Amino acid sequence: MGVTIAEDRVVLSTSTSSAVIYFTGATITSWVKAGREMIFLSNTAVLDGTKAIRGGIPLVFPHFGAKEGSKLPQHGFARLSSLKSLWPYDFKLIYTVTLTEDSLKSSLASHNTGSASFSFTSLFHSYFVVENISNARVKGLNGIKYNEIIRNKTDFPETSDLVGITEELDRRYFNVPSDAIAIVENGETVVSIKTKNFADVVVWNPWIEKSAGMSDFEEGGYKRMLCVEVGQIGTPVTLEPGENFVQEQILQ
Ligand code: TA6
Repeated sequence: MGVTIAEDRVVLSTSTSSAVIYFTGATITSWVKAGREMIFLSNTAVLDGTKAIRGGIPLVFPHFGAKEGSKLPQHGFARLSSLKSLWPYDFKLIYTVTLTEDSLKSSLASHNTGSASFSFTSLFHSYFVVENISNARVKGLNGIKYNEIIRNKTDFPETSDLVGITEELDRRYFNVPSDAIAIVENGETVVSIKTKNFADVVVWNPWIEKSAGMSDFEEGGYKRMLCVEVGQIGTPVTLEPGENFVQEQILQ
């Protein structure tokens, strides 16, 4: 196992795998397993710390999405900074990345170090590489209820065990089993995702128009990426003073 620390990132390596974690938001930007890059990073992503990184595994904390009536930015601040002014609580986040020859584990420990309780939602906003989005499927969601943000569908039961993407898709699945999810392409498992204390899964592909509207999303990038994001977004976590909570994803 090797660890190399550069000015803006840490590089982990084993005999058959490697991972890169940028200090900006502790964002994993690469995971190479058996010579294959598993993580999508837009080739127009901003990596200088002035903007959340487009791609990789951005950390979403303390709020997934846009929080009405709050100064919090979309998806919170953890993926870009630690601006406590935006969120008046005393807390500590310990993020641990563990690389083995065939897996990558991310563990987020949230601690309430203050005297007031607080609630949060959190999510690993994972962008995965697919060879061709037309051949990619998300396996393991059959029967799970979801909200489809684009089409304003709520509480809709998934009826397919292999969810395909043929247009912009932005779905939030709630109460997903912890060892059920995988990305499959041409019948082969690309990556399996196991979780701890993340009950929900977001599946997102911006497709043509939405991705063209993002300056840091490479042209045509939607064809080679798929976001499958494990999170706790339906029911927020509440931490009393002194409490902590550990959430994990294991990618294989
Ligand atoms: O996780 C899906 C989503 O919430 C989409 O609605 C889209 O907004 C995406 O996140 C990217 O958000 P960002 O703030 O990174 O541009």
